[in-house]
Amino acid sequence: MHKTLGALGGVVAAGTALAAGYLVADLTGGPWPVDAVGVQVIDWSPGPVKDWAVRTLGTADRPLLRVGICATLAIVAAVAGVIGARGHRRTAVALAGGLGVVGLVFAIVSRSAAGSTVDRLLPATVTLVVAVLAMALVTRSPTRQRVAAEQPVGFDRRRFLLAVSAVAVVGAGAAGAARFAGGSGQELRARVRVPRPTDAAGPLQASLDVPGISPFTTPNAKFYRVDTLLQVPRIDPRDWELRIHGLVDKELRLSFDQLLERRLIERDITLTCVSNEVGGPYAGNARWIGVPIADLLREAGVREGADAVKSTSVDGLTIGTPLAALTDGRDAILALAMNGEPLPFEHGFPVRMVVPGLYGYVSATKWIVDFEVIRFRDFSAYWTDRGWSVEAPIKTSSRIDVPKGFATIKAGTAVAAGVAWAQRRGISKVEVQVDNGPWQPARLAPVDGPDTWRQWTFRWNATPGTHKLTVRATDATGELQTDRQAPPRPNGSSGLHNTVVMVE
Ligand SMILES: Nc1nc2c(c(=O)[nH]1)N[C@H]1C(S)=C(S)[C@@H](COP(=O)(O)O)O[C@H]1N2
Ligand SMILES: [Mo]
Repeated sequence: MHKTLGALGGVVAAGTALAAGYLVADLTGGPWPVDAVGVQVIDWSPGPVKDWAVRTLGTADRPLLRVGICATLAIVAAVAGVIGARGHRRTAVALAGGLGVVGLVFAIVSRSAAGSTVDRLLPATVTLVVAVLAMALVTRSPTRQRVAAEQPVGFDRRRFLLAVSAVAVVGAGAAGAARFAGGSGQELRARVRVPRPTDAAGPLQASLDVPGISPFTTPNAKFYRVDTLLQVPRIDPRDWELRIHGLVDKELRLSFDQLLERRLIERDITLTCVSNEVGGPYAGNARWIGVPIADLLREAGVREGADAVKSTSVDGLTIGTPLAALTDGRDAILALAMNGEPLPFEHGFPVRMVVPGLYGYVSATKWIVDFEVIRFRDFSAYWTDRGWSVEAPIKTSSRIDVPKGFATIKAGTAVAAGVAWAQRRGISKVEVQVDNGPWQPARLAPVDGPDTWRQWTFRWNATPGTHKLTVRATDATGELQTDRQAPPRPNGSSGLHNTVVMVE
């Protein structure tokens, strides 16, 4: 019984420490120790483990990582609590302190968007102090009694429960305060007025009206998210500055307001993640507003010999982009609006890069704060250090959105639909094959340019039984999508997407 209660005490003490740390993390923007450990785990994960996590867990790997770390902590804290309940209070407190120190060390070394050293260290420091105090409190009663009676009289249940309740109340208070105090930071976004673009996009095209098809424009809330942070940075645009430097004649420093005053273009551009499997969900299309990067490079004056840009996000993650992709006339931008709103925090607020035709990991730096003109041979970036290719143009891909795999549909005229993309080249044809029949052309939605995906629909006569639908696209240069299967690593998946349906 003491064991169970002791374990409970340990867990409550740890929970209270984490709640206090969470509150401080929320207030300062510094790393919650759990997230500091999590980000380091992400950085240390060997490529295949990370690929697997992105593939199978998608964005669910984030909460899962937190849960895993908290569960591990809970086990150690429970053991400490049991040790404490047996009268070894110092050991219990030392264990709690040890965990706290581990959190502090990770807060120091791991990538973080914290604005200052104090912000960076405060959450873990508070967690450490509260962990030690709380553990001392919940392991108090047995030791005291032993001293008084000069022999272990065992466990004073009443005192124990009192201490644990007190600690739990503090923890619940901190957790509750975190909900209100930190808030969502949405006022930072609400203050930004999305300017009218100098060069506006045409009217938004209507989506094909087929239930289940990806809409032409992906709503912000549904846009896929891939990054390596657990806490989303909440940068105040008033504090934001971008430094453009390196192999340039004149270094530029741009505030957010200065960016808003420049020539702004509005474009529909489809973003794609290199981790996307054939038929996978990691692609989305949005209407972006931003400053052409070529304008900035022209103003800064690129020096002879440069062939790359190394961009850095607020947490220190780096991305390498071919200079040519930023100067060859395509609509590469520093984006500040997405579908008519300031960028969502998850998608890079206040400013991110968007470059048509390149996978996100070599072009789409979110929360960007530094932009260095450089040579590829003089640096390596976060993902390329982890085995992904240095250069990564997007491969022609097509996807069947409906019917969903293994769906049951009615016999008769049926509709299949989906999207295809080949950013920079554009899609000129999509074909569908039923079982091993001939390739038949799908109907294509009109599109304005080569940088977005293109919706398609296909009507077919579904006869009872099991059927396989396969899709393939041809880009506007006339090149057929390859049927050669390749995994996402190292430079994007290839192969044809198919779907098996039951017809009755
Ligand atoms: N700062 C930062 N920017 C980043 C990443 C990241 O991990 N950190 N991931 C990149 C990858 S791999 C992709 S596919 C896109 C995804 O952008 P989204 O999350 O807005 O869809 O962002 C890119 N920009
Ligand atoms: Mo990606």
